[in-house]
Amino acid sequence: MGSYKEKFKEKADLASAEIKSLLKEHGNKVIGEVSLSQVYQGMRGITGLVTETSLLDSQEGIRFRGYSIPELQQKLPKAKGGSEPLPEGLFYLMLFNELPTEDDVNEMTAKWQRRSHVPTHVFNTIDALPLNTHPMTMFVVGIMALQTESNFAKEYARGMNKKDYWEHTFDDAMDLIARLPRIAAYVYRRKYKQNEHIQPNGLLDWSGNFAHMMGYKDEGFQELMRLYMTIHADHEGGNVSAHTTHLVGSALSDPYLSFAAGMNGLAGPLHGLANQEVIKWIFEMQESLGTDNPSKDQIAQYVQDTLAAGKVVPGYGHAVLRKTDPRFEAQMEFGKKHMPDDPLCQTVWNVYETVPPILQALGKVKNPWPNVDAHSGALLVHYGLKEYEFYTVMFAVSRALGVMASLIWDRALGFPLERPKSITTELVKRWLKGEDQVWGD
Ligand code: NMX
Ligand code: MLT
Repeated sequence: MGSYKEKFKEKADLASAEIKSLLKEHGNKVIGEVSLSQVYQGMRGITGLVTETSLLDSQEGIRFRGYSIPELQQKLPKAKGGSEPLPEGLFYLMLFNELPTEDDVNEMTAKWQRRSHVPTHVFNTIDALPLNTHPMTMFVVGIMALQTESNFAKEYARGMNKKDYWEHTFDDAMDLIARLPRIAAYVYRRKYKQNEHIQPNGLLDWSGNFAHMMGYKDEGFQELMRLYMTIHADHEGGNVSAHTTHLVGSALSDPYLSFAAGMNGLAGPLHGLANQEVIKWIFEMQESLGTDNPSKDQIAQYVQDTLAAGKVVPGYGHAVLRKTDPRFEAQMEFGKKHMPDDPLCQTVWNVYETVPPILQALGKVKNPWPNVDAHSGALLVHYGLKEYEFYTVMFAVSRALGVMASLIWDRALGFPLERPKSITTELVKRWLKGEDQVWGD
């Protein structure tokens, strides 16, 4: 067993024993009540999952194993000459619940480089799709083709013992993360760069190599990638992509199948696709107003028109957050440092000043503030990445870090099949008349 696995197993055994004794003593404690509205309205506010890698506070935003984004920017190792954290370090932190040293991060980079080979049939499968296929579809199809490589699936077919599930999940998760930048970059170059591909550079870190394979050499873009891959990695367990990965994984579907399922959720416009929707919305606004530099009054009118057309303002609102997303703030800070005069970033900042009071005035929007997706596209466009349909693929590569670390923990802690109780409105009516019950046994 490699030293990573030994280290993980030691931590997982301790955590498992702790949870066992915690449940033995407190397992019957009631942690909340559920109203009928919550059941009908997307289970908002119901605590029903354990995800160890990160925790979201409605006011403060995300903390990864207890660390906020500014703390991660300070404490995680950086690339030589860079100032943004290396996402390898964040994965290490989420997996081992321990801040990595520079050597730990270099070791993670080296392990991922060694595991990064993508078999030819994956590229052939992507090539079978028509060029007008959305990049997220190409990406997920690529992951599904890569499922042939699953250790977990092979060992399960051979009759694996339950106590070994975590180990093969670990191997699949490491392989998958190592291979995703290559698949994503392949999709990008195939769709947008005349199918001219760039070979990986084994001397670069995981995000730096991703930027390189996409064809972006600018050191500023590589720094942006490190920040982007760090801040999009995890957002506790209830969001659609993390929850779906966990749910599908709970059926013992292997990490490839589970991740692909989660990414189909990320591809929805209310979730990860919102980053493309934001830039599309801004480009359409610029076109309809005939200016690259709309005034705040013009933006306000365009927001009102968007709402009047029965559409959401993309990049604004959140199911849990009730303040400006710290991931938006981290990107705004990056923009103010590296491209303070960029007209698109300035528009994003003007939108930030304009939208919240308008959404607040509607009286129904619980969070009028921007989320992570309101800013990301403008930074990418600055470096020339204007193909906004690709943005969610980048989000997906990053999200793998959190959901795969969590899936390893799910298997190590022996979490069971997820299967909540559902009800019908007929049953609700009988329950309201006192004729039946709505809770499971
Ligand atoms: N623009 C217009 N209306 C909104 C917005 C918005 N940005 N956000 C919420 N609302 C509406 C929402 O559609 C609902 O209307 P109705 O009752 O007519 O159905 C009402 O306000 C109450 O919704 P909330 O309880 O505030 O929000 P909910 O928790 O249901 O949904 C989002 C959260 C994120 C789905 C929602 O805010 C939204 O659609 N935002 C725009 C899309 C977006 O940016 N998604 C990205 C989220 C982050 N991510 O990366 O996943
Ligand atoms: C995320 O990063 O997953 C989004 O902000 C959505 C969420 O947390 O529900």
